[in-house]
Amino acid sequence: GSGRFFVGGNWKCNGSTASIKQLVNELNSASIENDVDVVVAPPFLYIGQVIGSLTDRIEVSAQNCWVGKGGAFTGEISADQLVDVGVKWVIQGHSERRHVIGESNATIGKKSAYALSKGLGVIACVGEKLEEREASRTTAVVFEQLQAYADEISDWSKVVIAYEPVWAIGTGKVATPEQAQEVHAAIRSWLSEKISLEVALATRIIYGGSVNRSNCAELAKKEDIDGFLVGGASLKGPEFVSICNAVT
Ligand code: G2H
Repeated sequence: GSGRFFVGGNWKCNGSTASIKQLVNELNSASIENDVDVVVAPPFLYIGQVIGSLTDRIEVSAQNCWVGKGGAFTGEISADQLVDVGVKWVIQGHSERRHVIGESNATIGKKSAYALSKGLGVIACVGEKLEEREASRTTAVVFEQLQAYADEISDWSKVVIAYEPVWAIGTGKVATPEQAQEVHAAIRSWLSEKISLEVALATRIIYGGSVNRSNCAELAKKEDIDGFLVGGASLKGPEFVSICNAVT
């Protein structure tokens, strides 16, 4: 793998003041291995609460942001505002934003580039749907999504790529370590060919899709799996910490 292990907790649209207080307490009292970067992504509304109460050991991410500078964009949050309140990362291109909310590859590329230009790290998600996998289009779809990021991004140093096969998200149906490794290796080759060998070697490629405390160790052993993006299991403090500590 590449660089330090990276584990993100994507809380999605879950939680309340009380449940987030409890989760933060659990994370604050946990012991996390040294050689892992840990990030959590609360819903926008609770970011202030989390930044004000969470240990500095864990960085905070947003789950999305507006495509450019703020202004008359009702309901949006800009990258500039995220930076202002101490957010360090933003997730882009999550499948729920692509397939439920309808964001395009092009918009996702632009949003990522703007966020990077403001100093945020970007967790850039890619992944195929079940029908695309069944039609043997997995790498074609993933490469198209990567190309849309590459069209807008020139500095990859603060990008983490998250491979999240859509059929494995929130379904309990995790990709096998071999299935995940195959796509992660293909992503690394793509980076080497289209961007540079240096970027291919330095970029963390993390896996997401029904990761939990019982399947993380086997996945983490794979050569090109550099960490995880965890949804459901990141809402339980002790389980999320076990996943963070699955570093190999
Ligand atoms: C994939 C993942 C986190 P879950 O979306 O981004 O969620 O672990 O619930 O499948």
